[in-house]
Amino acid sequence: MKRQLTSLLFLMAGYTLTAQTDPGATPETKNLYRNLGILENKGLMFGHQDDLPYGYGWYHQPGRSDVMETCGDYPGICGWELGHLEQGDALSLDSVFFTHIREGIVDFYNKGGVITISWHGRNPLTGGNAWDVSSKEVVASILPGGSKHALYLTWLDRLADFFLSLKTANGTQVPVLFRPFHEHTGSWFWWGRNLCTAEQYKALWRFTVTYLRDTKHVHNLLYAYSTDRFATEADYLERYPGDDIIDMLAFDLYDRGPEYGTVLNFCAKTVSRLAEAKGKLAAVSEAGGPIYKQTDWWTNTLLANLKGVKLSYVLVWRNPWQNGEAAFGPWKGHPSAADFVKFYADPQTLFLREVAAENLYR
Ligand code: BMA
Repeated sequence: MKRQLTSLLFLMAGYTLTAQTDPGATPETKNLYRNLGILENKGLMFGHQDDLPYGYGWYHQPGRSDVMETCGDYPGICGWELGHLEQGDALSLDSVFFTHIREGIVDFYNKGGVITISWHGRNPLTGGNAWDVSSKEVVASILPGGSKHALYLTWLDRLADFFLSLKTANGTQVPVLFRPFHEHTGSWFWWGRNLCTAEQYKALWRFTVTYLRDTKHVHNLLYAYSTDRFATEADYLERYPGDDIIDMLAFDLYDRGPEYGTVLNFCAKTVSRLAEAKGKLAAVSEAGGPIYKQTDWWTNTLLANLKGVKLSYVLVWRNPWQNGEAAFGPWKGHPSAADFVKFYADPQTLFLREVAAENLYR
């Protein structure tokens, strides 16, 4: 009753989230989408890539988390990476066992947190990695009729098997925000702006989503469109695959200079507004700053420029276990830890305890 009342209030306030794109989505996936739309009005989830499989100085110690050890709670949303799953490897490109990724995802779902997955898949035409931009023919080669289409199908089959294997003990499939082909407004991945036409990029998305959903019957995914830095709305939407394909509008932006705050604020407001107009979710899908040196980055740069902007989450990138200075998240004893605790305590930010209390999957 209370939840119905809250939803009604948002409807009256002009809250217009449309249904998620997959009409056959599992009940938990539909619920997650609807509840994330409501949660955007209450606060900003904090997210961290690879928060649970490893952190600075440790690997696979279930229950550990650099964020939790810094502020006393886990992130509200955790990011995971599937690079190299496509070729059937046991280890991801960041040297995490996929068995550990699967277990970690199911465990975090059981705790009430949100899961997002990125995919730095290898270059299917050259055999190089995701950053191999030596050919402009890669996207064309994996579309129907292309010389690597059959190979690409085997990749999607492996991804589909993995998504379908994300199940709780009672067989419930775990909903995932899937964010492939990201940062395509830049040209450092084989799917980037200078590496394919807008039509090819959109066709890649459409093919991938329809294959996973209609051929492989994967119904536990929400799809996030995630650019890098952009200058205008038209720039942001140039390669947007369509309202029937995308559930979340997002962007990645790393702090590489003094203009960061202004650009972050502009991009966040633009994506939030576009998502609102389309009735979709919005997020800062990757961020990261020079936190080892600028120790007040959490409150004075990140939060200061996202204050009051309606977004589902902001996710900072990973903490490599070998190098504490290169971490995009905090760790216990990190120079920015005190400021991170302030960021955590701010009423706008949401961590796992608050997120789990929302029962997002019901
Ligand atoms: C990049 C870097 C790489 C990593 C990749 C995928 O931004 O962190 O070291 O392999 O993401 O997680």
